[in-house]
Formats: sequence, C-alpha cells, structure tokens
Amino acid sequence: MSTTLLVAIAFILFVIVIFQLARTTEYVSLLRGEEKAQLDADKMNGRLFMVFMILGGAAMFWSLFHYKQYMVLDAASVHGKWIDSMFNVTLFFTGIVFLLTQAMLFYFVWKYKHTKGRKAVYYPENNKLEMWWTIIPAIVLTALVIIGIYRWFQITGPEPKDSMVVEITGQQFLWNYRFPGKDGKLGNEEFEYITGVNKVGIDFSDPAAKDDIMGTEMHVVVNKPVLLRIRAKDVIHDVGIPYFRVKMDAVPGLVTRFWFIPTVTTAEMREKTGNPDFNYEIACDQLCGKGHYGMKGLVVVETQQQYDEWMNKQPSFYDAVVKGTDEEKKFAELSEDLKVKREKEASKGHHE
Ligand SMILES: [Cu+2]
Repeated sequence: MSTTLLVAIAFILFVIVIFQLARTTEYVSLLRGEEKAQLDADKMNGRLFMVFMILGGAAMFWSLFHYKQYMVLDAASVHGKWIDSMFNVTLFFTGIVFLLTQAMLFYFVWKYKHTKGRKAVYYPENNKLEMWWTIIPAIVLTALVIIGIYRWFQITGPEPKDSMVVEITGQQFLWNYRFPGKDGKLGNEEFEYITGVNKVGIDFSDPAAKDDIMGTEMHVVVNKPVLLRIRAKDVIHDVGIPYFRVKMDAVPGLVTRFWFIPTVTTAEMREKTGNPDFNYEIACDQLCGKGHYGMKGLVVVETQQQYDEWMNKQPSFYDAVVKGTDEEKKFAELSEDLKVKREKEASKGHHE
C-alpha cells in the first residue's frame, strides 16, 4: 500500500517538474526574443523525447517481468498450450515491430529536431520500400491467421469419442453442475420443469435422467476429454476457466458447448504453486448483475480412481431428493401442464 502511495506521489511530483520546466522555458523566451527561444524549446523537446523513451522503455520492461507471475497462469489443458504458443508467437512478431517503430519515432524527433540552416527533404514515395513493408506483414499476418484458424477449428470441433460430459448451468449468481451418472448419459431437460428444488429442469420421465447427479462442484478426470454442456436460466453468463483457457457464453434458451482436456490434477497444481489451498476456479466472464463478482465455481481435476470413488458416493438426484416426495407430485403436474401446452401449440400450428 505504502509503495503504491510513494509511486503516486513521485509521479505527481514528476508531472509538476515537467509543468514548471515548460513555464520556465516560456518566461525565458520572453526575455531572450522569439527565434532563440524557439530553438531552445525544440532542443528541450527533443531531449525530453529521448528521456521519455529510455525511462518509459525501462519501466515497460521492468513491469513486464515484475508482474508476469500475476498475469500468466500456466496452462493446464492441451489446447491451453496451443493458445499460449500462438499468443507468444504473435507477441514476438508484433513486439519486434512495436520496439522498432517506437524507437524510431522517439529517436527521429530528437535527431531531426529544428536546427538552424537545415531544410526538410521532399520525399514523396519509394515504391520498393512500400512493397517490402506490405509483403512482409502480409506474409506474417497470413501465417498467424492460418495457424489461428486451424487451432480454432480443432478447439471448437466435435469432441473426442471417449469424452465425459458435464452440464453446467448458470443462474444469478451461481453455477449448477449435472453429471450423467452410471449410464454416462445426461437425461432430457425442459425449462418448464424448473422448480426451487429441480434447479435445472431435469425430465424425470426420461430413464436416462433417473441416475443423473447434481454436484456442488465440477469433478473431471485428468487427461480425459471433458465436454461441457452449457446453459443459463436467466441472463447471459459465461463459463471462464482461466487455467484451462476455457471461455464460452451461457445463453438462456440455447445450449452451448466447449470441450477440453485437463492435464494437471488439482493435487499436482497445489504442489507446483506451493499453495496447499489452490483450486481451479470458474469465474463468470459476463457481467450478469449485482452479484456477478461472487459467481465463482470450483473444478476438481483428479485421477480416474479418485473420480470413481467420488462418483460412487454421489446419490442420484432423483433417488435422494425427488422420489416419493411432494417434488415428484409437482413434477407430474408440471409434465401434465407441458403436455397440454404442447398439444395446444400443435393444434394451433395445424389450423394456421
Ligand atoms: Cu454470471
């Protein structure tokens, strides 16, 4: 905190110094006469540009390395590594161009500042130079775009055959997780079936839904592809899992999807980061209301054996919460209502 304050004070003082310098130059110009004053001002501006380039450049490199640990999380998924390498390659090429052009910009202001007796050169065009600075960026950018599209199609393409599926449903302001149970198949759902208890609208008349499990966190197996089936109940949310480089909108009335392969277990990551409390977090990446900041979820990445042990302990949602309760009666009523509604819609469509 005190460091931040000191930096802020130093910055304010720096601004005041620059301001005072500028004012002094102005007064001096009044005393000395215009032409000499103009030359002095140009000299001063040129020097300040060099000072700004050196100090600003040094500050940029310092912050780049000092804050790196807070910015770049080690990717813990297969496609996360691809995204990082694309990011690095892009940053490498654009970085070279950035450094060259910025250095030239500042250097030229100083080098070619107004000097007595020097005349500007009229240099309207150079076709050869223009050809090269068109061809080289065109080749580099085309290569970057081709790699990007190739990877994007891999990332968003069909999931591998041996994928496990987890449904994640966003609502203001939490995530609901549904697992397929022993049959490996998620049962049908309808938004009309959503109640205070049946939070994601599971259709209990579907046999595949009977063994579905509702979890309080997402459990996935290391090195096994995971397909996320993404839904939203109220407004648009977004499933963001930074360590896996996963980000996909959750849209009401639409099922979106994203598959990924986690490569580092939670336990391994705890060891790697030296943080025994480390957890993979899901953050809502879409501003969704006043509780948006607290819309946090957890992903547990574990071995197949640990996953099976956990899974065996989970009761099916139907057996544990619905079977033989008022909720089952409620579901029967809701499904009757839906049936009537669907019939009405069908006959209406028929008459038209
Ligand atoms: Cu949200």
